[in-house]
Amino acid sequence: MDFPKDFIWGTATSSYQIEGETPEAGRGDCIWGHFARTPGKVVNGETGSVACDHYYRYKEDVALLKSLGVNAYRFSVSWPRVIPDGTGKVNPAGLDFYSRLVDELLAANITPYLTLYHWDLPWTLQEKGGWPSAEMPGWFADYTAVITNALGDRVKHWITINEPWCVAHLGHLLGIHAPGLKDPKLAYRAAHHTHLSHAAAMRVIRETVPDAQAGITLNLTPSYSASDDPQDILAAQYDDGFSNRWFLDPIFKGKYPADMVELLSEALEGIDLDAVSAAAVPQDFFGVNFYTRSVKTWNAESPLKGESIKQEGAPHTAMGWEVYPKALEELILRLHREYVGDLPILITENGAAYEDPAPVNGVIEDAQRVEYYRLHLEAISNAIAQGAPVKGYFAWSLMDNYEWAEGYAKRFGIVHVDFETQKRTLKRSALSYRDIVSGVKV
Ligand code: IFM
Repeated sequence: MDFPKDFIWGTATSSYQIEGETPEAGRGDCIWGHFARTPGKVVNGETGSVACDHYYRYKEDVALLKSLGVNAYRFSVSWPRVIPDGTGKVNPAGLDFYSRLVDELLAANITPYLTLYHWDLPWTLQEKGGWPSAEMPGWFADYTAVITNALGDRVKHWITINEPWCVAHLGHLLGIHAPGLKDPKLAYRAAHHTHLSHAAAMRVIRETVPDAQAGITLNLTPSYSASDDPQDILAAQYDDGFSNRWFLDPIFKGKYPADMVELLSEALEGIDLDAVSAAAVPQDFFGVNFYTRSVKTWNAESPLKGESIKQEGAPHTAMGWEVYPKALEELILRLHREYVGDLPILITENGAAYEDPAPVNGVIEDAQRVEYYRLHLEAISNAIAQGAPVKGYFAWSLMDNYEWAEGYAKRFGIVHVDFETQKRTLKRSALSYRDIVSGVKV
């Protein structure tokens, strides 16, 4: 594996997954709190009420980052912590928390990468319509201005929205994430407003932090056809349209993919599709979250969805996701060719959940996760060798945390968290990542 000397090495987390809800610190409720408290929505009814208690332990966590030798840290701001009702009055304690976190990171020589939205929408805004509401871009722009004005003197790397596909589709179509709706029309309106909100936030960032580097993060899941049968190839094409192109095309080409527009005509009724041209604003980098691929075969009853074919015999993570690093290499090369050109790509998330063994001599030997990282970093290194502009990598995640509808059982951390005591323990993957970051050949 070969990485440039100035490569960005980081880890990533998000606010609701690690901070704790801390209403005592003035934070407002969010859609995830609401969703998680609704019986039957999250495994074991678990919520992010305490999570990793990071709001109170951030200094310890920054010290952990420092011990890993990373030069960057990607975190998100909780909108309801800063503006409890989504619009209007600011909670000074909320802003102060992020200001202290940023100062702590800078003092440790770690560059903050700040994500403005990683799924914890203020509950008050959900009551006013949430992402399907046409007011979202305006609300998001105002929120962005509060954050950029407070932190833009020290934070120079900004990500507008994390994984709009999940916001729109997991939250509004499949109903397995907050706000738990299952309505195609709402889902495509939500997606549309993530595009427009990204553009609105980029405008604010440009105005308030002229020397900022900014972009969006998409989760991309390459689709492969199960066979050479033209119907299977079409199934993979549609899946790619649903999972990837619906988000890539607006951001880079300013339009929705024509084949999907035709297929989705009913769900798209009432959306001004041409307005999405506003989303194709210049970015300074493009964030990619990668975990797995999908393999599709044709399903006549559901041409749009097709049918996923599990790759029996292939390795899978505890999430049931196939480990297929070649897809990451191919994805990066495709992005370079078809979308980003020479725009820097940052892998803003990549990692795996496994059932970790108990510690031996104080270390958790998570050999499968070590291997997952090795294989995916090798894939990135291969893509770089072929000319792809990958400039950085963020391991998901710094520590075990609240894995949304899966609660606390699915552990993605390179650092283990005991959720009873909040004790952090390094896993072997953290030590191996530290070696990679410091240039040790693995
Ligand atoms: O934990 C999530 C994260 O919040 C967004 N990307 C995928 C991760 C693993 O599911």
